Amino acid sequence: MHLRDSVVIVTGASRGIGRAIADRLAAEGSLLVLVARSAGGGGQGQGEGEGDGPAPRWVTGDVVDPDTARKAVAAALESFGRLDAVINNAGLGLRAPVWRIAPEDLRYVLDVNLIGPLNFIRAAVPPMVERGRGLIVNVSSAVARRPVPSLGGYAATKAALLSLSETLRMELSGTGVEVLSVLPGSVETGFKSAARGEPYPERPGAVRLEPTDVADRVVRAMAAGRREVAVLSRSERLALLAGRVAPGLVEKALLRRYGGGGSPGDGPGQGV
Ligand code: NJP
Repeated sequence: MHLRDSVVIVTGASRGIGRAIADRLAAEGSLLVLVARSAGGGGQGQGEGEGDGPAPRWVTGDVVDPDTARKAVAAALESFGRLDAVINNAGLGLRAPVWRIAPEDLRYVLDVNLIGPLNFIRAAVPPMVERGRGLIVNVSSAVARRPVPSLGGYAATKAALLSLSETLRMELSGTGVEVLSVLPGSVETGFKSAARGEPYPERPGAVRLEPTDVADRVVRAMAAGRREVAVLSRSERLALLAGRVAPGLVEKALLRRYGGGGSPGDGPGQGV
C-alpha cells in the first residue's frame, strides 16, 4: 500500500509501540485517527512528530466498547473521506503461571486483546470491502507460537487473535482487503507495568527491542503487502531456531530463565 495520504486508524497510540507506529506513519505522510483511553502525553509523538500533513484526529475510548471502533471509523470517513488501514495495536499483558491465573484477569485481558480488535474489524471491514481495498493489521505476539512460562494466559489471548487474523485474511481474499499479522518479541515499553497478574521481575541487562524497531518493521511490511511479520531480537531469533532443532533443551532453558511457578521457590520474580 502507498503510505502517503493513506488514512490509518492506530489503536493504543498514546504510548509504546502504537505511538511509535503513529510517528512513523506521520513521517510517511499518512493521515491518522488515533485511539486510546487517554490521548497521550502531548508534545512530539502521537503522529505529530515529523509529518507535514493535517494533525491526527484523536478518539478517546476503550477498545472493548464497540462504540469506540464505530466512532474511529466515522472520524476517518468524516475527516478524510476514506479509510485505508486499521492497526489493532492496543493490548494488555498478563503474567502468572497458568494455575494461578485469576479467571477475571484472563477474561479482562481477552476482552482487550481479542474483542477489542474484533470490534475494529467489524466496524472497518464493511466500508473497506465496499471500496475494494484496505488493510487490517493485528498486533499479536511471538508467544502466540512459542510457549513461555508465566505467559500462558497472555499467549492464549494473542494466539486467539492470530487465529482470527489468519482466518480473516483467507475470508477476505479477492475483496482487495489485506490482513497483516505482527508477532513482536519483548519490547521496551510500559507494557509490563500495565500488565495484569503477578509483577514482572527485573531482568537487568536483558536485550529488548525498541518500539521504533517494531514500528519500522510494521510500516515496511504494510508498504510491501506482507501477510506476517515477526519482530525479534537476535537472541529471540536464535531461541526460536534452536527450539525447532532441540525443543527439550530450549524448554529447560526457558524454565531456568522464567521459573515454572510450580514449587515454593518458583514464585513471582524467582528463577529469572
Ligand atoms: O504496550 P503499552 P506496548 N482501550 O502498555 C492502549 C503487543 N506486544 O506498546 O488506553 C484502548 O506501552 C494504551 O493506552 P491507554 C501488546 O500486547 C507487546 O508494548 O491510554 N486502549 C497504550 O496506548 C500490544 O498489543 C510486547 O492506557 C488501550 C497501548 O494500548 C501491543 O504490542 C511484546 C486499552 C499499550 O501500550 C502494544 O504494546 C509482544 C483499552 N482497553 C506484543 N488498553 C512488549 N511490549 O514486550 C490499553 O509480543 N490500551
